[in-house]
Amino acid sequence: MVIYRSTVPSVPIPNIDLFSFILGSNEYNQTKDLNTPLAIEGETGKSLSWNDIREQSSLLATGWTQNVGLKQGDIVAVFAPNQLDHSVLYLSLLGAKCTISPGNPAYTEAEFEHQIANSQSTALVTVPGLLPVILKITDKLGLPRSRIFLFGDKQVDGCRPFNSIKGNVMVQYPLQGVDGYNDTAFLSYSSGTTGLAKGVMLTHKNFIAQILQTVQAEPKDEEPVHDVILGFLPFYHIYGLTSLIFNAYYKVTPVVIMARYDLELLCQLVEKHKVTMASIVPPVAVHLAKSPIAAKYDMSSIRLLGCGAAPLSKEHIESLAKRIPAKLVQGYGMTETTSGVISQGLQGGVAGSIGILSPNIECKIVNEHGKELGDDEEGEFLFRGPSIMKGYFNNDKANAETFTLDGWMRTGDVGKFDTKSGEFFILDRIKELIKYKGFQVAPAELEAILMGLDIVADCCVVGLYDESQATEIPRAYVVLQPTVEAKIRKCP
Ligand code: 4UV
Repeated sequence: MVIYRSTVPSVPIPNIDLFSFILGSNEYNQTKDLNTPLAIEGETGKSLSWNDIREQSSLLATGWTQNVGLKQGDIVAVFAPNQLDHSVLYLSLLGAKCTISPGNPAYTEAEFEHQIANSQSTALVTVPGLLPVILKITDKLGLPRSRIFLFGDKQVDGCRPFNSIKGNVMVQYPLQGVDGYNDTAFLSYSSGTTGLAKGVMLTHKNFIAQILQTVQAEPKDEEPVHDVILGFLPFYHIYGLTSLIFNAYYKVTPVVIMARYDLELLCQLVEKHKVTMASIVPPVAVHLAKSPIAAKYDMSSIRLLGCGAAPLSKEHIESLAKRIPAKLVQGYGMTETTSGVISQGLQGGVAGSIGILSPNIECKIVNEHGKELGDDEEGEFLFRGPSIMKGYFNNDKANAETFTLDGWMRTGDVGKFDTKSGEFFILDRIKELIKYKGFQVAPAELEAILMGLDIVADCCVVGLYDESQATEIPRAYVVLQPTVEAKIRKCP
């Protein structure tokens, strides 16, 4: 049996809460200017410094407790496109000892309802544009408007801007009474290996481990670089949440925020802010490589592109390199692993590989009968370590299916450890999940919609890979009701 471990030494993970970990003193924030812009809104240029974020989130944290009555362990749902004060909101809720349940603002009504009800959220934060659909659901579920809060400064339909509930003293940290090793910081949603979206319980420790593992894996002998990150990945998704908020703030690296992906704006912002780094997904890599828009702009400031969430072929890597001569490193992660657990890291790797294991993370590869495999053999990845989720929320069945008795988490992803390169490759997926442009699409959800149609007797939805866009696209195979089938046959 082979248990793969990182070639990078392990790093100890302190038992502390995430709010205090990010805002406490560390090797980065002791040496950097904490009054310069850290979060920068791309479209307007408005910004918040590290000190602004610390002060505002600390005042809001007491506001949530004193002025709203939120209690330790309360779950707060958040649905919004990326906002300038997203990090203030998230940190303030952590400072109030609450759990954040972030979701996709592009959800359908049924998806919003599923997450709000399933997470048992007792408060919610959104943007005015989503209020009509959100209020329909929260009114039905009995969540009062006094518990619905808004980004921005306007009160709408009885819902207050969250900035209006600030307390007048800052919360003191380290927070007392939070068990970083066990308490859930985020309840993110993922469909896992099967079925509908499930609440993924990610502890404070999971995030702190993810940050420290990433820092530990970085080369130590390089000159310090004044990086600027471009942030269009959504803050509700684990990839954006970790790379654009927690990792960036821990290292005090400025992030230029985009509310949504737009290639022209992205290129303008790279030029204007001399962006040096961006986390991207494969369809964006293709867009950057092929679109005439990208050719109009000076992208030479970019030194590093991290690409993950779906596979990127050698051909696409090569064509992107012709346009942007930056280092492109691939990574692999899941919501359930609190983001990346295998990565090529800053040192790079073999084209098409996903790199090496993060420190602290153990991996084994098994066949369909659970038999442990060795080097160069293809099988399912299983992981163990401090950034692996605590489990699915209120879902014993999914937890029993996902974790082995000795604590390994199944991924539903198939790959191998390649002895020639010393790196991991991802080759296939055996779980019921479609990745559309890096976003999760649960086949079960599309099948449920189709099964709701009178004419459909049975159906099955799968993902087909479209190489030209570097994404999977859902395709449905449908069996029609016999009566409908007969009518079609009769047609000339
Ligand atoms: O749960 P999720 O939506 O999570 C992600 C996370 C991607 C990240 C995060 C941090 C990184 O540093 C990074 O490089 C990538 O997408 O979906 C998880 C599933 O997405 C597929 C795989 O099926 C996971 O179970 N996936 C993620 N990364 C890759 C991938 C990849 N590099 N190649 C192929 N499939």
